[in-house]
Amino acid sequence: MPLDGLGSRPIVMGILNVTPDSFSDGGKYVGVSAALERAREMVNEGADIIDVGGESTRPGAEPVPLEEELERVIPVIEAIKAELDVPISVDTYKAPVAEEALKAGAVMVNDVSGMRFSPDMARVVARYGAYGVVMHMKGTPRDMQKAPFYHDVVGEVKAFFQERLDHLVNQGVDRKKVILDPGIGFGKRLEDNLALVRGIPSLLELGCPLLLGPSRKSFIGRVLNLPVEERLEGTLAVVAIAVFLGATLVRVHDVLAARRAVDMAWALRDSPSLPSLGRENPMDSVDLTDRAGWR
Ligand code: HH2
Repeated sequence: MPLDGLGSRPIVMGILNVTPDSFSDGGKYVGVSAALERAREMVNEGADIIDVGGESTRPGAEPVPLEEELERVIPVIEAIKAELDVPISVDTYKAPVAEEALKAGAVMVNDVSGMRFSPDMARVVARYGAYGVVMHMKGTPRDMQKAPFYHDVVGEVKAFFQERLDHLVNQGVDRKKVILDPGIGFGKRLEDNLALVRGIPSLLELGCPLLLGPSRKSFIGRVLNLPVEERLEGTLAVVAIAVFLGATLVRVHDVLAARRAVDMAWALRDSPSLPSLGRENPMDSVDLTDRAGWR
């Protein structure tokens, strides 16, 4: 059963960007002690897993050299692992970074390229028995927002997931450890992002847990006409609806507020006194309580 005493409640993934240039928190948590302090804070606020990232993938971002990304993320993962009893995810599309992070104690690889950019990524995830997040992105961070277009965004993302699942299983990845993410803001127009949130029940038909990362993103800014530092309420609305529609994980900057929104949305979805919403919940395959397995 995921999560002691709380049934299979959804998972809040706290974002820890150890980058100088991330779109909403760049430069705030650079250096091991600032990053560790932020990780402690997020755990106290209710994060179930910490996602450590060393390269911004905001639109137009330039790739970070391998050595630099390793220097940014590995000491932070080691420090979190040494002090905190929390599972760690690494946000990278580079197989060597994923491998070093798994060696240092991470248990999940969050790859915004859907394990396309590094040919070795699926094999690394398979070898370590790690969880793998397969995110959909159109193009690369450098060009993804240059006139993205879809005829049927939910159908196209779903077809991408199916192709990736086939590839991953072929490379030895355990299908039960694959988490799918439609990639909010990654080569998507406003209407595509909205359609993907509404399309969660359709994406769940693939039988994998779903992760959503709407936190502070520009589609919220577009709807509400608000700058990045004023997108909390919009983020919480999306997070709550995503969980109500069946998302298993949400990736957020504002952990305390998201924890509350997620738990409330989950009560509405999962109350035993209410008729079932009639959708299978693949959450049971993500077991964060088995700390022996994680550590
Ligand atoms: N979004 C960002 C980064 N990683 N991973 C997943 N699985 N899903 C997402 O939606 C996602 C992600 C971008 O957000 P952030 O980390 O805040 O910014 P930056 O890329 O500028 O560091």
